Amino acid sequence: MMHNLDFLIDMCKRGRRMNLAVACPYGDDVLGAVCEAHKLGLINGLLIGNPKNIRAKAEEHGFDLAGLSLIEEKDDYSATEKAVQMVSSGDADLLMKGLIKTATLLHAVLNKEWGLRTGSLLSHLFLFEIPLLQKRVIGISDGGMNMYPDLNAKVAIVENAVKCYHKIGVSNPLIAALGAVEVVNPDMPATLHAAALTQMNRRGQITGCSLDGPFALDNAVSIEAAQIKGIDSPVAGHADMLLVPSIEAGNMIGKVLLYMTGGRGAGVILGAKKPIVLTSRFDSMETKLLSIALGAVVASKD
Ligand code: COD
Repeated sequence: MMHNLDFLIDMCKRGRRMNLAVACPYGDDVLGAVCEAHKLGLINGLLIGNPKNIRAKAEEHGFDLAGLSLIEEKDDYSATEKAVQMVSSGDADLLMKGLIKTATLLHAVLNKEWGLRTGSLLSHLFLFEIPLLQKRVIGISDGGMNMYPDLNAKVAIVENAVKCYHKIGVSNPLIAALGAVEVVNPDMPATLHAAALTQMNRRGQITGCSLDGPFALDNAVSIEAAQIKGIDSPVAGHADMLLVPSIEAGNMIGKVLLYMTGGRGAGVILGAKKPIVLTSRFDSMETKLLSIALGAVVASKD
């Protein structure tokens, strides 16, 4: 079991240094995290945008740009396009969002001519350290990209996550398909999806993990809650990943963990040609650094 997310930094240090293309790295925390990741030897940073802005931010915060490459583009759109194209062409190994809107970056990523589509669904996975649960790491998907996934999309979300878990050394992740209750209720579509996904896992249609559900959040992560409800499942109380029914559910659980429990996180978009580091503007520099490490580990094992 992973106790915290520092293993990502260690894993990353053991691999080849990945080339990270960052579109518009003008936010303090993004630039700080990229400089730190570069200093730690995790990545080579390719900073794409307005060099004057980048240098001014670095000077303001005392960040060292030595060894980082600055690539000039006239505006945010061309910087985003350039960053995506560098990843698409293989000049960079992974992409990171700087100070631009999430939708701007995702639209560029999904561009049919020069984007990072593979034919699979792209989905977001966020790993969190949970100090209150004996320092466990729990993943959530998808709280960042797919808004209201149908059953097919949920299968793809699970498949993306399973590949990622394998790459970070979890050979059989325990995945809890969440609803509001732990029984199938025909009026709650999330419970019907959870039951179908469970059966698909049992029949070998979804492999590489143990998936069960529906679970309510408490009996997915708390052994005591699972025992009180009498749920007999290897996933109950031990979930490595929570498959959430909507972007709101995933995003809110994630933000509670980060901002109300003092947890740290690492988030990345999977299923594209290369991983995409997508954190939110208010995430801490540490969460951004851990996200870079997660993306670099995934990229290095492609
Ligand atoms: N994977 C692969 N292809 C996709 C995906 C996906 N997840 N989503 C859309 N596409 C493809 C479609 O097949 C289509 O070809 C094209 O992209 C446009 O699809 P639309 O019209 O359904 O989608 P858009 O362009 O309106 O929006 C796609 C976004 C990913 C931008 C949208 O789903 C979105 O805004 N998601 C939420 C992102 C967000 O705000 N996150 C906040 C937390 S950080």
